[in-house]
Formats: sequence, structure tokens, C-alpha cells
Amino acid sequence: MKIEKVRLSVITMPLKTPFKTHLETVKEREAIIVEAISSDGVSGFGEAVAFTTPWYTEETVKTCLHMLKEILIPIIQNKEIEHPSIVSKWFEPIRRNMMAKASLEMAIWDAFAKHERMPLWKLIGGDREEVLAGAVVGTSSVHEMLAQTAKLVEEGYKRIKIKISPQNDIEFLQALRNKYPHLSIMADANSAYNLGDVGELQKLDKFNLLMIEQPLAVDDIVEHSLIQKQVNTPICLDESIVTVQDLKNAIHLESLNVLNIKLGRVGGYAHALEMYKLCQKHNIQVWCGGMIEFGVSRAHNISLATLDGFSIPGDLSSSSRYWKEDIIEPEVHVVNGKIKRHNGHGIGFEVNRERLERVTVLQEIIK
Ligand code: OSB
Ligand code: MG
Repeated sequence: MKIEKVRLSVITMPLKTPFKTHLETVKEREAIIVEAISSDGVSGFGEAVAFTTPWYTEETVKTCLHMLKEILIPIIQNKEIEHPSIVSKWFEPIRRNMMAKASLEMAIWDAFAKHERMPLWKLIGGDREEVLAGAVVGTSSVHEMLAQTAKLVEEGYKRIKIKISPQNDIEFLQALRNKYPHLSIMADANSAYNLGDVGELQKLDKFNLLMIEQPLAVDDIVEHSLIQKQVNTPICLDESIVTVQDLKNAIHLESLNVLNIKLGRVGGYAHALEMYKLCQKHNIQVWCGGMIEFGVSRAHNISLATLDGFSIPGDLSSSSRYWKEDIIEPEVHVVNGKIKRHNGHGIGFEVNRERLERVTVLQEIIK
């Protein structure tokens, strides 16, 4: 298979309700839909999940656009691709820029699976018929947090993650636990704590959380290990694990018990699969993270989460969690806390081109 041209569509859509973390409030989501078109006319889709501003990682929509156009697409264009796992090797001389790399790499995996006339989940070795869903609540008031949670629980979600910081953690978690004594709850701090907060973090043990995600700095591995030795709640890393080497270091230091795997953060499938295998070998649990994404990335997440080891519900929610109308057909639906995988070729969902056009603010075709 050869990729002859790539269509880049920058799209933008408002969220139904703003998503708040201690770092940023996301009201409007911008992303790039990457369509890799093979010389046989087969289209594969990927999504660059960077935000408009660099609050989660250093990438932005504009840096991704630059990387794709000037650096990454020229590397893969019109080269024979015998298997999509080669793409991340071709990208090795290019430093970081994981979300830009992932968006093109995942489009190529989709196109390749379609060429092979098989589902992408099968190509990567998945087998779960249904993946385990979960929803995330990012608000600044307890009232709003409880209201959103109640709606999600009613919709069948069995696992809720809330965004916390030292300013609201006890208040939020106490309220949530009082109302839902048996719900699976996770808390994501997006680096809101530091080593001196160990006492504060120990106080969270009593809420019986599934895990606490990324309490300390985005570039820390050492201090998470020190914290994990002093708190009972399992530590899950997100931002700290960008490369396979990061994961090896973290395993070596026992800095994590759980890994949140995001295709975008780690540069695509090849790295995600390598990390998955390492985690299995070292008894680290894994789940699929979310990026407030559109349908293309949602579909890829579902493929990834069909791998047997994805035994913890991920940040995998219905299209309707954030969007009035998604860009894929059918939309993603969570039923009874699960999402059925699709058995069509590639990602198994179709991009609704008319809908995509309507939300596109910039389009370029790289030939
Ligand atoms: O830290 O996991 C995170 C969303 C955007 C950026 C970072 C994170 C998140 C989430 C997932 O928490 C939200 C979702 O996609 O439902
Ligand atoms: Mg996180």
C-alpha cells in the first residue's frame, strides 16, 4: 500500500457543556481530521487530538498542522508500506510531536486494515466484543459535579472519573462517595499536587478510589514512586509517560500501578502496543484514556480497547457526551457501561462527509 495524498481538515465544535480542569476550561474543541488516501483510492482516517492551547501537552492544533504538512506527510508519501508498524520507525528521527505523528499513523493503520479487508481491532490483535466505557466529569462546583454524575449513572456508566485538585478533592470525593457508596470512582489531578502534598493524598485513601491519575508533575517519574510507597490508592500515570523509555523508567522505579494509554500522547499504535506488552509483562494494569475527542479518535480508541488487557473501563464515552452531533456514523453509544465494537473494515465507522464539511474551518490536500 502507498499513501498518495492526505487531506487535512481543521474542524471546530462547541462542547455541550464546558469541561474544566485546574489548568484550562475547554468550551470549544478544535482538532485535525487526517484522511490518508492510498493509490488504490482507499481512505484511512486519523485525528490529531492536540488542543488549541498547549495545556495538556506542548502540542497545539497549529504545531500539528505544521508537523504534518512540512515534516511527517513527506516522510510517508508514496512509499511502499508493507505493514503500518513501520511508520513509527520512519518517524524516529523526528523528536516528540506525538499527537501529530499519531494522527497520521492511525490513519495509515485504518487504511491498511481496509486494504486487508479486515477490522482494525483484529489487525492489532484485539478480541473483546464490547469495550468497557467510562465518563469524565470536569466541573468547578460540587453541585454541578453531582448533577453531571447523576445523569451519566442514569445513562448506564459504571465508572466515573472526576477532575480534582487540592482545592476541591475532599469536598468533591466525599460528596460523590456519600451519594454513591459502590460506584467505581477514579480521580485525575493533571499534576495539581506536589511531593509536599503526601498527607493530602493519603487522606484520599478512604474514598476507595480505583486509582489516582497523574497527581504530580507532567515530567516526573521519581517522585511518583516516592508517593506510591506512602499511599494505598494505586497511582496511574498519564502525562508522565510519553515514550516507551519513560514507561521502562517508571516500571523500574515502581512509580505506577496503572497506565492510561492514549494513542495521541504516545505517538500512535506501534508505541501503544509496545507499552501494552510491557505493562502485561510487569503486571501494570492498563486502560484507554480520552481526549474529549471527535468520532474518528473515539473509533480508534474502541479498536485499541478491544485488546484483552484493557480490563479497566476507559475514558470511552458516547458521542453525545460532548457533541450535539458527531462526525461519524453510526455515533458511539454506551449501553449498560459498554460499547460494542464494530466489525466493518478498518475503524468500522464511516465519516459523515457532509457533517465534516460543515464543521471544517480549514482544509488542505497534500499531494
Ligand atoms: O488528563 O485524561 C486527561 C481530556 C483532555 C485532556 C486530558 C485528559 C482528559 C480527560 C478525558 O480526562 C476526558 C474525556 O475524553 O472524556
Ligand atoms: Mg489524565
